[in-house]
Amino acid sequence: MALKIGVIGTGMIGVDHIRRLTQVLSGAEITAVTDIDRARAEAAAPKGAQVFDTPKELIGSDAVEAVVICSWGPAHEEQLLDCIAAGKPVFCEKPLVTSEAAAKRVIEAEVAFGRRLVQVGFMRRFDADYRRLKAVIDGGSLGAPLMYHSTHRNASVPEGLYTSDMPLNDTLVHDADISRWLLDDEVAAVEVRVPRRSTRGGELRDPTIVLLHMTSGAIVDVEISVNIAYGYDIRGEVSCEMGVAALPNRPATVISDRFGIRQAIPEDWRERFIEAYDQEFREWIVAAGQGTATGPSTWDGYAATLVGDAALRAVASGTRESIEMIEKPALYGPAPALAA
Ligand code: NAD
Ligand code: ISE
Repeated sequence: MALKIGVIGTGMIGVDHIRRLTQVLSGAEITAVTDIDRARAEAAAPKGAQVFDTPKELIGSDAVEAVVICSWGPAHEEQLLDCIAAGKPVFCEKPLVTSEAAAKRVIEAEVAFGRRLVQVGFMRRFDADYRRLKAVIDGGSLGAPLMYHSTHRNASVPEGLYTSDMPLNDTLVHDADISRWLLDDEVAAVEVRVPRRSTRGGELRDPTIVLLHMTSGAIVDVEISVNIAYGYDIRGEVSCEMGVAALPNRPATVISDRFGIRQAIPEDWRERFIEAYDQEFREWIVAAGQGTATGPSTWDGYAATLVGDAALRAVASGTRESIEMIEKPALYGPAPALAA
């Protein structure tokens, strides 16, 4: 039986996830959609799917067994809490929420429910290149990881909608999460440096350099450039005691023409992480079908939110800002065992 899914938010990524859930993956069907822009929801609704006026009605509907949240970050908290109250598994696009207090409320609700229901959309953890990189670090042959260099470049961001805080509280969450996961570590403190501003973004604070001081003493440097014109370029290199391990350049057709010999660069995240998004949903469908969630958790969303908050404090103060985490609830220990 296919898992009946309701999608909240049918913008760029909502439409892309509907495409993969209906045209690429098996085991799922979209039975409901909603968006504050009803016309957009109607345009995105696959044949037979109901269009609801509000997320609450969609979450409460018997036609929906599991929910995919692709609305804007500030709307996520209420939608997550409603899913948890209804006991329905939910995939929530990053960021989990947009404040520490909101993240704690979602943790409290899920812990009180007593079973994991939430998976956060940190798709890099499902990317084959990142998984191979982690396997090398975990294998131990290079010794302990000491530094991680993370490069996060976007060709452009929506003018007016993407603000100067967003490199730090929206884009950085991916680098924060992948650093914690790759290094099996937590972020203890954050510093931000602002170099010469790119003229391409007007008043936008871009680029930024972020330093994540990990609990082990390892340091992560993150370059965030969100208007770099040439493409979506994601890089990562871990320097260890006895060697270095890096993400490979992605294979692409080699074009020879009057400009020289070159390979295309992905335009945006949809192209670069297409297989990773497919894989995160393959794994989500299996867990949601069994009434639970595996993969990046509410705890991971909380940890990334703290990094974003600390980065905003750091850019204002110009100094190193510490992070204090609450005690990790047992619910966020090893993932639940799933039936075969
Ligand atoms: P978007 O603006 O294209 O789409 C968001 C949609 O949500 C819009 O149609 C909007 O009308 C709707 N919406 C907003 N608030 C709502 C509410 N309260 N109820 C119902 N509908 C609501 O944005 P997007 O690029 O699709 O991003 C959506 C989310 O996905 C964001 O949280 C973003 O950070 C995340 N995202 C993740 C990735 C990734 O790589 N994992 C990539 C892009 C976006
Ligand atoms: C976007 O929301 C994403 O999540 C992309 O993966 C990221 O690269 C981009 O900077 C964000 O705006």
